[in-house]
Amino acid sequence: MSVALAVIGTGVIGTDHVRRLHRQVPGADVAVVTDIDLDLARAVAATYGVPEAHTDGFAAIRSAQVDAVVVASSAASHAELVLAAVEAGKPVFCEKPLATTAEACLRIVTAEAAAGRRLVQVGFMRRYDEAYRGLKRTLDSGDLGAALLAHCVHRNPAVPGSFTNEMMINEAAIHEIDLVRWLLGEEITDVSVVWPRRNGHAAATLQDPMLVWLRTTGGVVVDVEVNVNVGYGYDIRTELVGERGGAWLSVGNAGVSSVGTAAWVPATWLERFRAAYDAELTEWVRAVVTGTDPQGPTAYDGYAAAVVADACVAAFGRDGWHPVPPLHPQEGRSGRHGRPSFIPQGGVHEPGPAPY
Ligand code: ISE
Repeated sequence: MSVALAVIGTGVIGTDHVRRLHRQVPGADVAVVTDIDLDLARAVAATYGVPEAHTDGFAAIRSAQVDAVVVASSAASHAELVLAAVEAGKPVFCEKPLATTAEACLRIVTAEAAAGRRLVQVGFMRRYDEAYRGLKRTLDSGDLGAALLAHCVHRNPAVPGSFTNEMMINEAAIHEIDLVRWLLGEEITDVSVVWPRRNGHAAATLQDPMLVWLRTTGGVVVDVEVNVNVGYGYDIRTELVGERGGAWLSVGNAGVSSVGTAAWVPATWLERFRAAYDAELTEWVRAVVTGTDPQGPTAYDGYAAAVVADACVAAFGRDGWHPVPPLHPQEGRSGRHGRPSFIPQGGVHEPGPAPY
C-alpha cells in the first residue's frame, strides 16, 4: 500500500525530503510538489518523477489526489498550511518550527483536538538521531545519577543574509529547546539570553553568536551556544552532566562517548542528520499508510517549544532570568506543575539570579 503525498516547499530540506521519499521511504508516493518558485518546483518534480508541480500549497492540500502532506516551506508559512491540512482531515508532517509563535501553535493544537485524532507530527529529527538516543538511554539507565546541567553547541557554517535574530531562536535553538524537554522529561521554566561580541562575518543586523540559557522544572540548567557563521562546518554538541559523570556526543557525533575525539565535523545539517531524517519520515509514512497515530513529536511539543522560544525572543536585550509563561495544559494531562488547569502568566516562577 502507498500514500499520495504533497510536499509543500522545495527549498533545501523540502528537496531533500522529496529525494528520500522518492528513493527510500517505503509506501511514499510524492504526487505533487509546490513552491512559490515554480521553476524550482518543476525542476525538483522533473528530477524525482513527481507528476505535478505548482505554486499553490493550499490547493495541493485540498486536492482529492493527496492523502497526506509534508510542510517544508518557510517557517512563517507553516501555521496556515498545517491548519489547512488539519481542516482537510489529512495527516501532516511539518518541519520545525511548527509555527513562529506560540499563539499560532496553540491554534493548531486546538484544531487537532477538535478533529479528534492525531494528525500532526513536527520535524524535531534529533529525537531520531542515534547519538541523541544513546544519550537519552544513558541518562535513563541511571548511570549518571540525576541530570544537573547540560552544555549545547549549535554552530552552522553560514546562514543567508536574511537570517534574523528571531530565527537564531525559532529555527536554530528550537532544536535544543525541544531536546531539553525530550531528554530530561521536564518543562523549561525560565530563560536568559546573552549577547556576546558579534562575529564580524555575520550580517550587520544579526546578533551572532547568542548564548541561550534554559532552566527546567527540576532545576537543571542548560546553556546553548547558537553560533551560525563559524565557517568550518556544522558542529552540534551536547554534553549532559549528571551527579556521577557526564555523557556527550563526540565531535562529528558518531555516537555517545565518554572520551570526546575531535575527528570530523560534517559540512551541513543535511549530512549530520541524514539518518535521523530518514528514520523520522519512514516511521511517519508507515503510520499514515497503516492509518495509525504518528509516534513522533506532537503538535503539543511544537507548541511547548514555541512558548519557550517566544520567551527567549522577549528576553533579547534584557539581563537575567525571565519566566516562561505557563503552558496551556495538554488534553487529558495536567499542566507542567501538576496543576489541572491553565495558570495565568506571572505568578508561577520566581526568577533566580542572572546566570552569568
Ligand atoms: C536548519 O534549518 C535546520 O533545521 C538544522 O537542523 C539546524 O541545526 C540549523 O541551524 C538550521 O539552520
